[in-house]
Amino acid sequence: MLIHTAAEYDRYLRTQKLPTVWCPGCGNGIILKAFIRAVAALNLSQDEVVVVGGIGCSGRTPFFLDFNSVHTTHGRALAFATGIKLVRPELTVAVVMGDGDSVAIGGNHFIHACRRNIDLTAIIFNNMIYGQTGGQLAPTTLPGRRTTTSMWGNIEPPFDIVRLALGAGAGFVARGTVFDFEQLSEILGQALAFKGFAVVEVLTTCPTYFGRYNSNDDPYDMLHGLKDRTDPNEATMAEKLPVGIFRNEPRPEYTELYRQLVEKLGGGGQR
Ligand SMILES: Cc1ncc(C[n+]2csc(CCOP(=O)(O)OP(=O)(O)O)c2C)c(N)n1
Ligand code: SF4
Repeated sequence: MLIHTAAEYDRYLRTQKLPTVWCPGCGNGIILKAFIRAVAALNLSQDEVVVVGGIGCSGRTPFFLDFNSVHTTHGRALAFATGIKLVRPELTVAVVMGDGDSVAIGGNHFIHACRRNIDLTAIIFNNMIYGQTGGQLAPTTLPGRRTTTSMWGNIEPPFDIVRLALGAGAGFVARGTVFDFEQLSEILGQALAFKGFAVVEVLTTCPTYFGRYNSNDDPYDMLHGLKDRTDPNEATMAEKLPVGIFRNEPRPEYTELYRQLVEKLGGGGQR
């Protein structure tokens, strides 16, 4: 069901936890809303969905969602989610992580989850900075950008999360932005429905740290900055960052293969 009204969204929220802890103008709320819209469009019940969060501003997302939710440790959300999926494969498991959480401290978990093809949806809130801890450099910070730990401009090249996920073998790989809510919720819906490891990089905004350090802390301008940086047309890849779905290719899923192996071995997995 496509939802529109505040009351329809409230059904999926722990309204007693609102307002969120996020700063005014932060992009995280847009991702939260797009996620709810995607779940509702798929007609998934709240009991069928698990949302696993790491640590960071992004990691707070499960607090506000009235689903099965787990707040885990920095960089290890995918490991917790893998355990949940193995025990309860019938559940839809989404993992929300910051860019630091997923491809810095959790980078190894990330590439191996892509390789194994476990049926999880990894939603990466890429604000190009460590938000919660005060705006340190992340592996996604663009060259020249200022952060608490690169006050004279970043000299490191950034990871391209989409290319990283494609290279590591994820079956579904996409990028959206908080500028385009409709496209983002559509992508999230396809990712949640995908049987296998789905990666959605979401370019989002942190006016408080990234914006202030880089002379642009106006949330409206930052949103439009995302629009200017990205392009839905892959042909322009060299000039702008493309957004959309880059791969949607199902292949054998890990928990199913694991179950088949257990059955082959007589149910208990013992020889
Ligand atoms: C093992 C470990 N190392 C470091 C930290 C401190 N820490 C908490 S959140 C965070 C960075 C968060 O940045 P990111 O993952 O990009 O998420 P954001 O806050 O930007 O959403 C760090 C370094 C921690 N909690 N645990
Ligand atoms: S510090 Fe940045 S990422 Fe964290 S809530 Fe504030 S604006 Fe959002």
